[in-house]
Amino acid sequence: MITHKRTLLAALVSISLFGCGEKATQTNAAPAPTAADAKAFLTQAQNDIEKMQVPAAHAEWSYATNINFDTAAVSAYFNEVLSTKVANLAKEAAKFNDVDVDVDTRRQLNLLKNGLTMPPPSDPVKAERLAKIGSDLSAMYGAGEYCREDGTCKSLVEMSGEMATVRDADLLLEYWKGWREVSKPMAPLYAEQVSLANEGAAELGFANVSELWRGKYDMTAEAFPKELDRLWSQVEPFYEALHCHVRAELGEHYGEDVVPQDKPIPAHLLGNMWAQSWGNIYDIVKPQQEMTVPDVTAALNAQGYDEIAMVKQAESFFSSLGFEELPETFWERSMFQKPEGRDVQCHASAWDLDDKDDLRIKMCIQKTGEEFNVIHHELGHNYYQRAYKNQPLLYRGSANDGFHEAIGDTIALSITPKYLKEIGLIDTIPDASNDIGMLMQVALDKIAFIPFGLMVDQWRWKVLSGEVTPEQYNDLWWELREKYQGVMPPVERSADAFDPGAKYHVPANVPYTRYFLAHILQFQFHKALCDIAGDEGPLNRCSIYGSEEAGKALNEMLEMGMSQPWQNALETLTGSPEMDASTIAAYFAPLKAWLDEQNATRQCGW
Ligand code: X8Z
Ligand code: ZN
Repeated sequence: MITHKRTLLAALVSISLFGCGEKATQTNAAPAPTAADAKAFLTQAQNDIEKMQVPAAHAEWSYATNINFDTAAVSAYFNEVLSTKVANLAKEAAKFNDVDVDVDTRRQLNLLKNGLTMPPPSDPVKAERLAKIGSDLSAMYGAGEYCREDGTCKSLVEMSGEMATVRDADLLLEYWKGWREVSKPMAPLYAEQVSLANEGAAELGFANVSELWRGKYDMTAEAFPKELDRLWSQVEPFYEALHCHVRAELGEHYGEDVVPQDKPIPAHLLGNMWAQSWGNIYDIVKPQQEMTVPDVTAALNAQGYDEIAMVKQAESFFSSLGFEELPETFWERSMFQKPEGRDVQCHASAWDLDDKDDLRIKMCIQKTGEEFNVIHHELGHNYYQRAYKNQPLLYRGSANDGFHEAIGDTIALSITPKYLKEIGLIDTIPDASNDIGMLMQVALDKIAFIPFGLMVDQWRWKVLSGEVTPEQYNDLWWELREKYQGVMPPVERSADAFDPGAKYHVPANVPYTRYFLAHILQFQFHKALCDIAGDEGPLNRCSIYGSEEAGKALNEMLEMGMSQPWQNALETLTGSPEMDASTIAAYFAPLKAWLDEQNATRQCGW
């Protein structure tokens, strides 16, 4: 995730000024709290938290980069202690509900109240259990592997690498099913965790964890899902056109018995373990007319890039915008490759251990164009973290969580042919006759992702609100996969399957709507920065590489952290306070026209 520390930070906190009591027994004689008391409370709380979160972050890093019995115990302990303290502080903050305080004080009190992701109940036995489940689920995912009948075992990284290029439907199905064995035993733990965290949420005054998660967006928890529906309706027609074309081409490739043309697409054929982004099957769905699209994987390999060189290249993009170089300790302490002989959490993340300059990434980098993008994504987190480090602790975060996820992706949208030529990865810039191919490549990654980015939390919100029972978890998952993405399980799922658990963010409890938002926001950011950089060409050919003006404008937004509602941050950069997918439509307009032509005689939909 990212901002791994955000989760902890959420957990920050401390002994309070006023003693950690819930339901404070305020006697009639006690003076009513004042605005000054509220400020003092926040100062004290943030100081205490600041001190405590550093060792907690080190414990978490140790666990994620070396999963074993001892690191698990220490990280679970810190999680429990910190989240319990935050929960206590959040309860205490309620004392100031009716006090007339200034805007910043109110915002910080609210951030404290909404900060936790999985709030612990006040019963210490239950709090300990919640932390233990979190740690166990994380280990099950991180150490998970699939062992074939011949006794050889495959990690998720290995299977993902193969699924990107393998076109043998049987092998794809084997890996798809194999990885979903890992999540089956998570099911009872997950259900138990939901009810524990809901107890914690109720103590904080929320109906349930779903309401807590939906309430972090500077609007009501009821209004937020409507905002998402609005954005999705802007993208949906384009997604359906892409889906229609991809299903038809997959049908040609694998046969219509494997890919029926009136049903959702079987989820194992899209070049990705979760069918969440489809860029790896470009070769199957590309336009018939010969088109040159830069092959970044091939170029990186031809030029002998290793993992570090890939990260250095990404860093140099940020440097070209005027951002300070990463510190020496970044290179010493980051994990760039999977170490031999121990389990690690390979899922990419970016860390700020001390809010000073101990920035790191943790990845098991593969030498592909896809991973080159992920590196930019992670560095985007690090530069954001660095930009807001001087804000008060409670403001050290992104405007909303979608902003954190969008920054590195925004930069990666500038990895255009023009840029690739400039850094010597390709020799010639393909002319405009190749645009449909290049737009297709980007759409397979970005547009295909959007409904997935939306459905994960549509599932979780229902699960976390208790609207569905554990027996219904898996069926609901596939209902939503079908509804939003138009994909289906390639084989019937057994009653003990828990397929959501096969996606990192579910066992790790990382909210997922952030990625949906990021996929909308990054196009808005890209357009605004291209305008500032004075690039007048089409958006898909714009690269802001080397534009210090663009870097400055970006940094102004990043520095704000969470000090203001996200609408203000958005307006600072783009001139508008609204999230809006019309930039996506503009970016891909030629591809949409092309898809509509291709689909003219096809029966679309599922
Ligand atoms: O989890 C991530 C990042 C870390 S925050 C690598 N992403 C989502 C995913 O992999 O599912 C980036 C895009 C979506
Ligand atoms: Zn991220």
